Amino acid sequence: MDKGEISDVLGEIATLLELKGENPFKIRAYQSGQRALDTLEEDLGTLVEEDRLGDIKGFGKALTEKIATLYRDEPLPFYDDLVASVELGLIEMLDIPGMGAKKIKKLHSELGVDTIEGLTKVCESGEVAKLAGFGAKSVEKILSGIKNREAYSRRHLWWKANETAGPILEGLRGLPQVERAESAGSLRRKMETVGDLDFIAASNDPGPIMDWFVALPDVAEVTGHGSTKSSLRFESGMQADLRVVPPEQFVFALHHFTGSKDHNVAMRSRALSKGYSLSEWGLRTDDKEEIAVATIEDESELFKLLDLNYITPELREGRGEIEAAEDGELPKLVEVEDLRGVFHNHTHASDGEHSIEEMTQAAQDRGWDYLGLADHSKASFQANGLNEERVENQIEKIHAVNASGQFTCKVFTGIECDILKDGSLDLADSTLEKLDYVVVSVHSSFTLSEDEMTKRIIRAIEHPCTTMLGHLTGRLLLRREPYEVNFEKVIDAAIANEVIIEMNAHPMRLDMDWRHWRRAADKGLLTSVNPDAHNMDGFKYVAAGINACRKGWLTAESVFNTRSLKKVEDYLLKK
Ligand code: DGT
Ligand code: CA
Ligand code: CA
Ligand code: ZN
Repeated sequence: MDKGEISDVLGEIATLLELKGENPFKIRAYQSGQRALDTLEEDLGTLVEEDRLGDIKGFGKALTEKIATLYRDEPLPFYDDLVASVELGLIEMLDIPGMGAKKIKKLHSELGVDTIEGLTKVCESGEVAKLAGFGAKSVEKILSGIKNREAYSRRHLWWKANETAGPILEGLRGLPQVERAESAGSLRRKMETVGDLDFIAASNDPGPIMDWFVALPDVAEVTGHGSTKSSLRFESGMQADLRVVPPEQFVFALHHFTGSKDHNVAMRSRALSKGYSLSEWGLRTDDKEEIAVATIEDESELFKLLDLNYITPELREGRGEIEAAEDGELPKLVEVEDLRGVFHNHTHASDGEHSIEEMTQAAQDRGWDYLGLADHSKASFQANGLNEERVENQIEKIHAVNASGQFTCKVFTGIECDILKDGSLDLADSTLEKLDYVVVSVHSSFTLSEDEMTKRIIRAIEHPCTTMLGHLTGRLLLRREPYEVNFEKVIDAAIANEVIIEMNAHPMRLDMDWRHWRRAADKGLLTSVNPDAHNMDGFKYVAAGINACRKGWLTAESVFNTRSLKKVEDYLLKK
């Protein structure tokens, strides 16, 4: 196992011990062990090999042995037994947002709750509300958490779905019977979450293709196996549909199954207005004559026949793309290659894994001209946030790296400064003023009313040192709902104060949501595609952020970090 996986196991052990009501000291040992592992500076492999794990503060003897065992991929009976000794229903309840081990333990011991269905019942019957520590409000929260969990378990992050789909598409294209193959559906439209994967293949010999598909590794269940369509579910819970169509129908099937439904409805009415009827099978004229099937070989020809410019899948959401394509007013969307650097990234000074130098080298290797480092501030103590002294120390280190001439990539000094409950910032102005830029983010007190949260964020936006607003709603896709905030007011305040609102590019955030961007950018709002990288590999998430920007109709002009180093320096200096 690698460090991250071992850290997850330690956290899980702590949670399981808590569910069992074990000794708090024992629980805390695993929690602090996990933290020590996460912030480890030395290479874990070296420490294990040289038998020096025990020298690290936070690792007792029991923990040292377990970490070494996990690192060597040897069995750990302690862990297996622990998992087996806790009822599955209790472990499942941990997935409900807002349900921690303490609450579950209490509900189990006082009301005998051991399944999610059982939990729903005692919430609805009013028994939970009567327990000390649970009010009507927390019952409401649990019930909506259960509902969210059901909805969440049916969808998957785009990033994950794309990772699953990639090899399948490659495999399809490699089959001798397949002439062409594409993914369709929400995956192709680059939606932030994906319900199921859709594949379209062109062939006159579907049998062997379908046989190959249903025999893919890690298939848990085949729910359909026909000659035009097959469906299956992987062990991960992800489902996939494959449709095989004759080559002359491919473009029409691909367009139809790419969707969205709203886009398809608009396209069909566009076709009708031009005297055609459009379906997944093809295009026919009013007098039922099948036309064009042989001559239309890709989607751009289909759009052209309807007097439309090509509409990229990201824009096919039925939000005015047909009108824009008709008038030649589709935007030239921003691309990953347009980025010249990135701003919101963490080093091991707070909760990141790598050093300033390592992050800079990785940014430079991506061809970027600048890198902004923005570690957490002190209120985020769980992330080892920096106080004023440590910020100033970090600034000096970054200046030294820039002065060393070691890199062509320039490093900007920044911070991800917590927005405190009242909207003030977590660090002294005198420290903030020394930084090249400041990202401000909410990391606590998520449950304020919409009005209070909006005022809190606007106060932070109005701070003269603020350069960017981080993850506007704090949502974690499929995990935590956004907090309540008035977008319109925040957007207007950002524009008025010349503050950038980030597109947090982490696949689980993609915050601010793409649905708000077209209007916001029209009003003059700037974004920055911020990978929120916690290690060198994390820079790759800019691709997810760019997807979301494209869905939001954004051009390179609206994205701050497409600007040259010189222009960025001028902007930050002026600010
Ligand atoms: P998902 O899977 O929930 O993330 O979303 P999609 O968009 O991938 O939806 P899916 O897999 O149900 O169907 C793929 C596409 O097929 C969908 O975007 C549009 C098209 N489609 C499916 N059913 C219908 C329908 O009843 N009417 C129309 N107009 N299009 C449909
Ligand atoms: Ca789908
Ligand atoms: Ca589907
Ligand atoms: Zn953050």
